[in-house]
Amino acid sequence: MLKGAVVGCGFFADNHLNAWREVPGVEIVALCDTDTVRLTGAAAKFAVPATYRDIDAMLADEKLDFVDVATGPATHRLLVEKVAAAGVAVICQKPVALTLADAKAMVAACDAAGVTFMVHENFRFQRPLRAVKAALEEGVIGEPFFGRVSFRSGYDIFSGQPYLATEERFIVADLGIHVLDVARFLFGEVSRLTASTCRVNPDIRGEDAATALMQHEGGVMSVVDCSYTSYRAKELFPQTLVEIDGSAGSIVLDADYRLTVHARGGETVVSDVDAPVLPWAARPWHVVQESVRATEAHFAECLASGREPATSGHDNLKTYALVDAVYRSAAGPLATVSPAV
Ligand code: NAD
Ligand code: 89V
Repeated sequence: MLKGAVVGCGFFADNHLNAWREVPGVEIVALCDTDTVRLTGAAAKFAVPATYRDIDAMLADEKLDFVDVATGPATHRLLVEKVAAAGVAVICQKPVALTLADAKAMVAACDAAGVTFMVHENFRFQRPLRAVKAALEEGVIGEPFFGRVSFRSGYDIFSGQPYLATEERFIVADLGIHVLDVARFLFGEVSRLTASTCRVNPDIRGEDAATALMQHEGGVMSVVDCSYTSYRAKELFPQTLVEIDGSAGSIVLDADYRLTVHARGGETVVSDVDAPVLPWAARPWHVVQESVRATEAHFAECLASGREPATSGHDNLKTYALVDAVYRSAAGPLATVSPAV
């Protein structure tokens, strides 16, 4: 049995704790939060025996196989480095850090300590997006040459996560990081990109819409776009839509998780690739919630087998480099930049 602890018992940690209960071979034995009310509330709800307000005390007292860091990004580097120094494996929520330099330092610290480091980048673990990947790998559409990964919503994200309204870097760092990772997952590494961002909502500090045009090393050109300020007749939060054109057909992941795979001159297969609503989950978050369980299960399986996680710290640096490149491109005159790690 892997013994784990969760640090940060805020808004999203509820999903982590619900999901950990469903991951075979894992037991959450301790919680840590600087906020006593959140800490005791989560411990009572999930029957976790040990609680700490300080990670140092927890690492000194508990014998842990892993720590799950679910605090906000400003604290990730310090917490991950402490866990690594204690010789314990770590999974950390996205965005892994506030800067690429911090993210690199965290990866280096985990390497030096010889501990497994995974980033909780859950979008590529979403069932609909895995169905797109599987369809792509089947090869029915031939060689892909165009892709679009799109997340556009008017959902009030600030109601659950009010701190997002005051972030200097908002949508690309918080949400764009997911869609950029999905583009890497589907189309491979990016050799260059150009991007624009804008702020539409006057009540927030950062940008709330972004569009990037990317060239992937394997030949696909993609458009990645995200917005938290798009008011459609049908609100699709938190759906990521995908379009892929290939030399012999197309794949479209449409509204309400409808996947259409069309082979040129041949058949069209339409399927429902929605995720199940887990007993503790609720629409419209259910696909995200199910992906949290899949992400955690992957981490546990990697710890048990010694395999490198798909979204290891090293892998996630490449996604973080895209975030960085989007901001760099958007800050200057329309420019092509290289997402160098
Ligand atoms: P939150 O502010 O609601 O919760 C963070 C918690 O961490 C708070 O309870 C706070 O008291 C605690 N905390 C802060 N510093 C601490 C420290 N040093 N030691 C112990 N506890 C500390 O934030 P949230 O909305 O739950 O977001 C947490 C993370 O999850 C963020 O990185 C966010 O981007 C990410 N997130 C991911 C998804 C996803 O789909 N992957 C969705 C939502 C949020
Ligand atoms: O906060 C996030 O990571 C967002 C969402 C709320 C959609 O999960 O991606």
